[in-house]
Amino acid sequence: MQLSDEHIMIRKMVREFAEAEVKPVAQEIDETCEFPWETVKKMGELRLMGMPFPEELGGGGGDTLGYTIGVEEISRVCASTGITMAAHTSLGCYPIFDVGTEEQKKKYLPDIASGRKLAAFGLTEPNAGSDAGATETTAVRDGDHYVINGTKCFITNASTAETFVVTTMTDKEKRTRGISAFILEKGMPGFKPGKKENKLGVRGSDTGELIFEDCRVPAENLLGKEGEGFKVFLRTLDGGRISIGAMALGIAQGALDASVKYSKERKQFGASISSFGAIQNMLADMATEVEASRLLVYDVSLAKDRGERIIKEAAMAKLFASETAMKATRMAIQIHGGYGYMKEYDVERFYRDAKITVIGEGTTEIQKLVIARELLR
Ligand code: COS
Repeated sequence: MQLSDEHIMIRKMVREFAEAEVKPVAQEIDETCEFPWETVKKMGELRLMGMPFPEELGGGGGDTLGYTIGVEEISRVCASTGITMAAHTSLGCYPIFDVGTEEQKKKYLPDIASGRKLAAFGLTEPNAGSDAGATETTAVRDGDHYVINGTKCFITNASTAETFVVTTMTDKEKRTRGISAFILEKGMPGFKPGKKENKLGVRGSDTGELIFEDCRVPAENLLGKEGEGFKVFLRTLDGGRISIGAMALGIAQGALDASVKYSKERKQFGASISSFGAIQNMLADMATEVEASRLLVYDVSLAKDRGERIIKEAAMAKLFASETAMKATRMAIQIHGGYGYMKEYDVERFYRDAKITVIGEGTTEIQKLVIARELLR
């Protein structure tokens, strides 16, 4: 795909930043599970934490494709940082930009779209994962407030974010049409982060619970209309799936780059292993699938900015890119042999990081369900 000069510049700028500032700490934050505050602060200063939002609201003033390239380039060296950026932008900031009132946008977006504060999205619950409509967290109207009770889990940026979009059930009888979204702020009485998770991959990212115990939220913090929270979050997830596709694409590209380099350096049987057909086969498969993923992810990014219906296309891009990341990282370890199994080599981390992309923001199975429903509707 021919990129515009602007998008080529974005890639160059983010790649240089990623190589200089993100890559050097990637292994360390994976090992220590320490949140990369310094990196995230610098990303805010470079306007990388709100790339697709207007400048007057604190954002980078770019489009979805530019943002997609940004997530791809960061994830190419560190998926923990990539998922932090993606969850903050697509899930935390986007719904406020999408359906927030003018007051809500002015109150919250300048701080989060500029990266001065982090944002998060509270959807998943212990009993509401793929069946996201089965939310058990309740919000009950009490005068000019709502009282929220419940627990969210597996939330990216749970303990580092200061602004949250959270889904609740305001009318259980109506099931998905009884779901409403709210904007929450860190420190509201009755609202606190819970247990921080210890994970297989993206270990430098912050994943944890959100706990609500009689949390009183002003009614003006209702995001969108009461009962329309389900549609708000499904639309949010359409965009989120593009960014997980971009993250997966970045991981796969990182695995391919590492494999090309290593295969040229590594000598066995008196020759570089890149001269062997078995290795070339794997490299060719990886490169082809990475490129196909890129086309799907970029194409749906452009379609989103044209305002098209992207439910099927976002699911396809996420499905294909995430499965590609799984395959490409598996092959990368195979090409690296015993060394690839060791923590000194990035591909060991890439392999573990890839796994979340076939689960988060809808499993592979849910993406297929969404695609089939769109085909058959
Ligand atoms: N955008 C806007 N509206 C949508 C939509 C979308 N992408 N997809 C569906 N809707 C609408 C439907 O048109 C329907 O509207 P009506 O009530 O007016 O008829 C409504 O939303 C309910 O849709 P549906 O009946 O399809 O809901 P289901 O409960 O059957 O399931 C799935 C929907 C499975 C697609 C949804 O629960 C899902 O995406 N699950 C995965 C959740 C997920 O990704 N979790 C990970 C979170 S990580 S942040």
